[in-house]
Amino acid sequence: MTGVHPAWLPAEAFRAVGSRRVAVHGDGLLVDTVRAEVAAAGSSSSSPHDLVLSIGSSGSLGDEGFALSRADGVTTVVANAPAGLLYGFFHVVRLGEAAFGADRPVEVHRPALRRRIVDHWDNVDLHPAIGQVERGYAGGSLFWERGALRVDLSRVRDYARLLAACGINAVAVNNVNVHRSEAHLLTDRLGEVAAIAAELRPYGIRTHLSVNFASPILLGGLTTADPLDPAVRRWWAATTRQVYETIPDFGGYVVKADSEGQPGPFAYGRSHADGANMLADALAPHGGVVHWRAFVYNHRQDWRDRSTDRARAAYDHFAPLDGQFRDNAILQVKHGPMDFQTREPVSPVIAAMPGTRLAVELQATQEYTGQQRHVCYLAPMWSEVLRFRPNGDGRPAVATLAQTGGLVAVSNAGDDRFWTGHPLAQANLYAFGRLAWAPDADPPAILDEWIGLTFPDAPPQLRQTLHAMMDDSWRTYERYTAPLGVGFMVRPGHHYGPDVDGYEYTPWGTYHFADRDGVGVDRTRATGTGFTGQYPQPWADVYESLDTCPDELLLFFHHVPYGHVLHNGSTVIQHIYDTHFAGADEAARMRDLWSSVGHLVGSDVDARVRERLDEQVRSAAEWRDQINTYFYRKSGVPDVKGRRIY
Ligand code: GCV
Repeated sequence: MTGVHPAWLPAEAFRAVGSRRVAVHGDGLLVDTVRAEVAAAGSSSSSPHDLVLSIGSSGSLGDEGFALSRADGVTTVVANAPAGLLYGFFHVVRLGEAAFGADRPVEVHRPALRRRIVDHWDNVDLHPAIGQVERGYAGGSLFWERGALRVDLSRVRDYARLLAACGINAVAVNNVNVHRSEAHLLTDRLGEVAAIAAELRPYGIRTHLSVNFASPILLGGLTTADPLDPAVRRWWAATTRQVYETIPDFGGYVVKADSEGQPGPFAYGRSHADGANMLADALAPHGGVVHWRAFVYNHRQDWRDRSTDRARAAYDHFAPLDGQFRDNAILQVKHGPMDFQTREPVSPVIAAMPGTRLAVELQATQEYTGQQRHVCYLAPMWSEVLRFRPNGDGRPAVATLAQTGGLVAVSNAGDDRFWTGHPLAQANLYAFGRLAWAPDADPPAILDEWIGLTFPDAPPQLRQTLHAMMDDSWRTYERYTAPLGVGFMVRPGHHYGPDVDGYEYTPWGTYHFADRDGVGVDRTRATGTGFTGQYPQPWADVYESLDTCPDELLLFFHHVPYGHVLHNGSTVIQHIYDTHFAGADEAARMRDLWSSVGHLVGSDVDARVRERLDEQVRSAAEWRDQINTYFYRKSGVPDVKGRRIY
């Protein structure tokens, strides 16, 4: 087989629906999509019907909810609006034969979060250092090729279908680092965005665009981009009006400002609320929103300056602005205070802005988690984040706080024939959509759904083996790369593979401060950067104290001697050795497990997974040896088990 892999929508996944008599009632583009799906599945429309999907006014299902029931041999899906019918249809597909078995009382399904977005970091052009898709590990862009919009966009339609089937309803099409050619997507290249939107629309996906804050200068011939300048405001208002004339259901803008070299309001002495509100005002008449990113920090730091702490930056910049943002301005916050590391605490910004709409940003593309060469199922990490209660027990979880703005994932998909490079990385995109719909869903259960849809004929052995490989794979990856909350021990630039001091003395603010006596960043209020003070109670005290700080975050919050004893009874240095040996062994075990089931998934998937597992095993051993050797040489403390350390 050589075509594009169908991911979680192979024809076999529609067998149960396809063998039934189905009626679809209602009008609208998305209802037509459901009709087309039903027809493509091979269903008959003759009566009596086994499945009836209809738009009805009863109940309060909202735009996207649906009610499912089964009685008297008929399965019924009712929605109040077309999008709900589409999600209901895909739910029936997910259930398969189970949708047509015993009677079911009415179940109501509604998404917990209204905005469920993937952000692409796609560029129109190839960039020498980063390729076409920034931090992309799945080939080129699905939208652009060789500097131009793809001539054939049918794969974008297939992508929209995959996204809708896991509940995603918006896509930001281009990189938040908006370079020169990409800036033009807002004006003279807007037709390209409209063409992409036309492919996404039938599956209920709204299109958003990343824009350059300096667009009035870059595109409008103005001499300033000052957000309070009347000419600048007029330019944005007029430009945005044109966007909506071309794409009436356009979702809005995404902005990375004053971050890693991108322009922003600081150049004019204005605040980020001034910047975001200017765009919000331009979008408001059309019902659009601006997603304004909180990823703002000083990337020209001196490692000797212990008073500057990158983890503090987003809170320091944004918490004082709480309450100043417009209703249609959404502050988009990375889930952790640093930058998508394998292990971070939840960002304190999420608790600090009750008067601001917040979206939480996750990273499906595996920049720091194995770059889609390593198996790393991220749903357990995301689930921990979403369930975390920043203000303590009995107070709202992150998922609830994010209801005002939504959940966003940086996409891991590209023009690779398996969509995500590593075929098993598809599960991360699927899981993101499902968690955005139901944040309390169980990660292994979501994985089980993905397995069932992707490999509909999977015998129990395949299902069990995929769980054995993937359920705990994030923690396995953590074991061999990121002990006790240390991050960034990666090779600079591309961020793949180990380099313990690769970022240690650079200006990026990414330090572990290992010396001969100890390791970790002192972020306490008592003796460190004071970052723990950005958390409300109980976390401010939990993280401050060595007695209560969770082991897995110890070195994120504290600098301790190598002999410090963890809650699990091990010393820090012995824990580093033990986890790195164990993690590399687990990677090798994953490969062994796969070798007994690979033949069950088709030779092309098998070949790709094998190739990736070989690399994972090699890389995990390299991580083990580099990290263990580094810390052995720094500390001089031998491994109590006498294993080989160089
Ligand atoms: C799009 C990290 C990544 C950058 C990315 C940035 C961001 O720093 O390495 O590639 O830029 O995050 O989220 O803006």
